[in-house]
Amino acid sequence: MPEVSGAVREALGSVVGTAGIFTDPADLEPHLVDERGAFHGVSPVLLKPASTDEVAAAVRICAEAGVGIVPQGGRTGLCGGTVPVTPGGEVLVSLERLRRIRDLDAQGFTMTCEAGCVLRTLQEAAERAGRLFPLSLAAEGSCTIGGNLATNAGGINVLRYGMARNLTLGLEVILPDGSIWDDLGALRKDNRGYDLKQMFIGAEGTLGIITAATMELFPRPRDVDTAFLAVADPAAALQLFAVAREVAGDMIVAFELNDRQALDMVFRHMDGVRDPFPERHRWYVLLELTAGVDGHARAAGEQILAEALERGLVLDGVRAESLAQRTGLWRLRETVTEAQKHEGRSLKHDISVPVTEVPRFIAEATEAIRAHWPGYRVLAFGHVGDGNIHFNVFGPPGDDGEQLFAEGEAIEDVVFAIADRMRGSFSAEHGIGQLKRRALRQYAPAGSLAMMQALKRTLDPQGIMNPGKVV
Ligand code: FAD
Ligand code: 2HG
Ligand code: ZN
Repeated sequence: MPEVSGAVREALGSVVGTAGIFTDPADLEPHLVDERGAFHGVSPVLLKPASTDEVAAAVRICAEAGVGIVPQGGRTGLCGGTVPVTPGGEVLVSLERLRRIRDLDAQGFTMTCEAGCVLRTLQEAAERAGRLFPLSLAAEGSCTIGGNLATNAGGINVLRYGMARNLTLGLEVILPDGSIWDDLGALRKDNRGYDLKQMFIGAEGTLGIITAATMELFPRPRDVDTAFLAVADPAAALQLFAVAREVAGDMIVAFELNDRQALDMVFRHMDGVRDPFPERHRWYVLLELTAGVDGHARAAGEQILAEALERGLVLDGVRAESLAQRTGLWRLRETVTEAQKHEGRSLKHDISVPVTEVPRFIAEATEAIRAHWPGYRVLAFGHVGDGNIHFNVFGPPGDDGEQLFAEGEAIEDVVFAIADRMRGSFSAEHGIGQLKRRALRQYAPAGSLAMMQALKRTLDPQGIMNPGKVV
């Protein structure tokens, strides 16, 4: 990849204007490191284009010069996808100034928004229009819809509403040659050949830059029931999940597992949190139900709790009686990632397995870590209703990450092999970025990587779109 020359920089500057180009190292610094401080890169220039046309013109210049392009949204990604890998040869393109909601059609339940819109602002805009935009994750105050689509983000409401790709009706994408592919639209049915927008969703900026999207909206629930329940183990959590589904069916929006060690980290490092129970328990479930009819979610929540207590599946439980209590219960789950950062360095494994395998996966993977690396700590929590477990490993006491990272690949191999045996995935929702490329080569289904590489070569023959990521 050639270096970004002075002439290229000048041409880019003439496209985005002085407000849209940055070359001062102090301005670039925060854009050259990932959320977790694990990856650092080098780049001579950061662009902040203000429109789709400006993004397209900038990509055309980079394509002609053969230099790399790294799209950036809120930079909350957990796999190093926004960090350049070729010193001097990649232009950073932040979408943060593309933050217009172009259209919100409350009657049609759709919203067309630009890639740099922060997820929370979209949720709030939908709310103001009396609608729900259900994509929700702990980084929602900083992550952007462009980044959510590029990583096919999951989060806490996947059970009911699906992942980012399931909420997407249309996309506008700048292709690697700088042309604009406009597939925006609010069609729920469209079988004109391949569903091409899905190629760009989850591609982490390796096939093009998403500049806008049409997203699906939903009715706002009128009744919400949130419960925090102590359970003996993940097997009991799964039995509880089955009871909850029998009683509440599609009313379930979230079924999250939390382990005590994760909770202890939250209590150690976060403000405004408290244990809802007088006694310590080993495992917890956060269950949320919503309904369009007043009282239905609460009634279902009561029945689930009654049946679960009677069958001995729940050891203790609280149900939120107010919005403040609901927020407090969610804080116990949503601050786990932040709390882990304060605790020290860790290895993240974002596993999914068939839902019924969750207890066996947690037991086997935990045992394997204990056996091979005594003294290392394991956290297992996450979106267990989707079969998605965040299985994170901390090093031995006193380790600053050095020992843990030296063992990183060996630990990954042990954990991923267990998931693989269960026909699981080593990346349920966080993607590949730079971090999981080795795993993709090893654990992608046979033939998948070759197809991905063929697609990449076809759309991006020069390999300029987010080099060194995914494939
Ligand atoms: P970035 O981090 O800026 O970018 C991510 C990738 O997408 C990069 O490869 C980048 O090059 C590419 N990209 C960004 N914008 C574009 C664009 N417009 N066009 C093309 N490519 C682009 N993820 C989940 O799935 N579920 C969770 O529950 C979850 N919880 C999280 C909680 C915390 C506290 C944190 C820090 C992260 C969490 N994440 C979660 C990961 C992260 O928030 C998501 O991956 C999010 O979707 C990334 O959005 P972003 O705007 O920050 O993207
Ligand atoms: C979550 O579910 C995120 O909170 C991050 O996906 C998980 O910290 C993690 O490993
Ligand atoms: Zn998650």
